[in-house]
Amino acid sequence: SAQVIHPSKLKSPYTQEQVAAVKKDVEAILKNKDYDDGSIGPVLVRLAWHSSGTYCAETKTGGSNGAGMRYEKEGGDPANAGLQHARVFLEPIKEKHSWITYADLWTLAGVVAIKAMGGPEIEWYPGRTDFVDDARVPPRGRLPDAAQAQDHLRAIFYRMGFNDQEIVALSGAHNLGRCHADRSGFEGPWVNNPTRFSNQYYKMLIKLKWEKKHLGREAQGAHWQWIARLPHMDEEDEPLMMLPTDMSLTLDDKFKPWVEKYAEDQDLFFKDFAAVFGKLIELGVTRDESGLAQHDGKAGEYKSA
Ligand code: ZEM
Repeated sequence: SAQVIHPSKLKSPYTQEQVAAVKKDVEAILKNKDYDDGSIGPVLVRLAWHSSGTYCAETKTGGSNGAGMRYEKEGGDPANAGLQHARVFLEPIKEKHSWITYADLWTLAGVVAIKAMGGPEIEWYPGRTDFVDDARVPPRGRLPDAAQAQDHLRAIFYRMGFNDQEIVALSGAHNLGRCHADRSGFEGPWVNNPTRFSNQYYKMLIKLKWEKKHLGREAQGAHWQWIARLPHMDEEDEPLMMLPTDMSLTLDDKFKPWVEKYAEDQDLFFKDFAAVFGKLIELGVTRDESGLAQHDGKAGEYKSA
């Protein structure tokens, strides 16, 4: 495949001051006492992930370039339910800084949110365009189905080009935010401080005694989930939750050692998460010498600097 230059060495379509101004404006809207647990950060992270996670390495389709979620074909995928909130929150920033593309804004907002919630610094490079090539819009069904198990996770994430360790590291994003009955059919947060990035998710997976709770939302694919309470929680308190896919990480000989490592070593988790999230938001973003991403999927893939 063609020799492709690492994006850090390419011309940026924006100045450093422009990028800094957008980052500052994203930071300023994160805290929101009327929304969920007081932050829009988690749903911004999910927006960055879902815009990238449609990538297929074999056909070089999908990924964040093009911001296809603006249109019904991708935005209306039931897997993307609820992400319109994230996009609406970012709209005033797009209006103020109209030079930034949606595709760049959505991925940058996720990176800013992770850092602001106490997570690691993640490398982000500009150059995504908002050009949507109809022939390359990914079909629905490319994002993971939470009701399934480890074989499904492997099928979905291997398609993007990730390995077992990277699957477990990426799953640590479930330290953030919650499930909403009206979006996915599942409900509740994974940890008791869901707006603070940490390795709690892995600790909870290993340490708590999880029980199956029947949900009965078959139409949404949400038959049941796992629930557990911390020792200080009352019966009336909202329990913590795990999706069937989350729990499958502890039921697999290759995944489980990584769950244990990340539960014990937050620094290792932060380092690995930063690398893998950086890789996620670059999927399918292949720039030419102008620094702008191509949309024909024909460019090679850059190797890490
Ligand atoms: Zn999630 N995720 N995810 N995820 N996710 C939800 C919420 C969030 C899966 C999944 O089905 C769900 C990754 C991987 C996987 C976030 C980030 C990342 C929800 C709840 C579901 C059902 C949606 C709702 O009801 O609002 C599955 C099966 C995954 C396979 C491993 C990866 C990778 C992520 C980023 C790196 C985040 C931040 C949320 C919380 C969103 C919010 O609104 O609070």
